[in-house]
Amino acid sequence: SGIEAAKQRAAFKAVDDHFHPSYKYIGIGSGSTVVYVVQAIAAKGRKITDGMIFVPTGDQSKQLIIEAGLPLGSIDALPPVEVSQTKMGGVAALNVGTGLQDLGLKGKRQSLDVAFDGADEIDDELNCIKGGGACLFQEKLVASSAKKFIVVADSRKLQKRLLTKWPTIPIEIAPLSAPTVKRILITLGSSDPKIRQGGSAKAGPVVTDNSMWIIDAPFPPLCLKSDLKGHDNGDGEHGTWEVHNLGRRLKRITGVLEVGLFHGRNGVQVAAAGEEGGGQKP
Ligand code: DER
Repeated sequence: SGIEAAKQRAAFKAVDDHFHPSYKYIGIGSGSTVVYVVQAIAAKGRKITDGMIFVPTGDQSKQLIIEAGLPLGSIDALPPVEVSQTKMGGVAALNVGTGLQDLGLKGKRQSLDVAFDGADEIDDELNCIKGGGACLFQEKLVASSAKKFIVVADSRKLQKRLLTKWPTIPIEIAPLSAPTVKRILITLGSSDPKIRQGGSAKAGPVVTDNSMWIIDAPFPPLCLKSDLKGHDNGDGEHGTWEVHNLGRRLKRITGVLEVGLFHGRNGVQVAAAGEEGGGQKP
């Protein structure tokens, strides 16, 4: 189909532009688009890939790596990141919850040379909604450990602001906390947060690769940083719905493991392709 062809074009372009034979550690995301990324990398041949380690972001990603004959690694088996002086002068603890620039960490301190992944929606500032495949925790763990994080998407995913087409923010939670988290999400303005059900695949809630649940929380379309020019930057009308502010508030709810909002500032680049051909956002 046109969409599959677009996903494949975006993936091959992303690998051409952002995969280098000198790389050692490569993160592989989850979903259907990243399948084409693995195809493009495997096509480089064993001479190049046999010396590399491919780090998965969940069981589907792990299967993808194994079936492509690529050497499988694991995020908890990577060399330790040098903990370095940051521009804040302090020694930064590696925080997987926020963008690397938030901590002043330099990309070169990260374990992975590059990580490739898909996304459910991408806004004009390269923030992403992720978690449609319920793999967002390990995806963010890998993404925030990579020098470069490349999101591969067809043009359906590109919207001016998040929550334009994709209706909810996926949030990974401890099952016990579900009622509490739901109540707080409603207080924060989510109209109807729901625990994601397995449907015909599984009676009851979807259980993630981390034995957690997913709550899909609808919110109004989120604001861009550029929307805040001249407006409040705190918790006022606009500030509340700014991607970073809302992300931080959601992350602080007790019981939340991770939130499906990824920040463009930690090196997200998009190799997005419409029907006609690959485009690339800076
Ligand atoms: O769960 C995720 O964030 C995945 O990357 C996923 O939603 C993207 O899926 P797709 O490539 O099948 O659209």
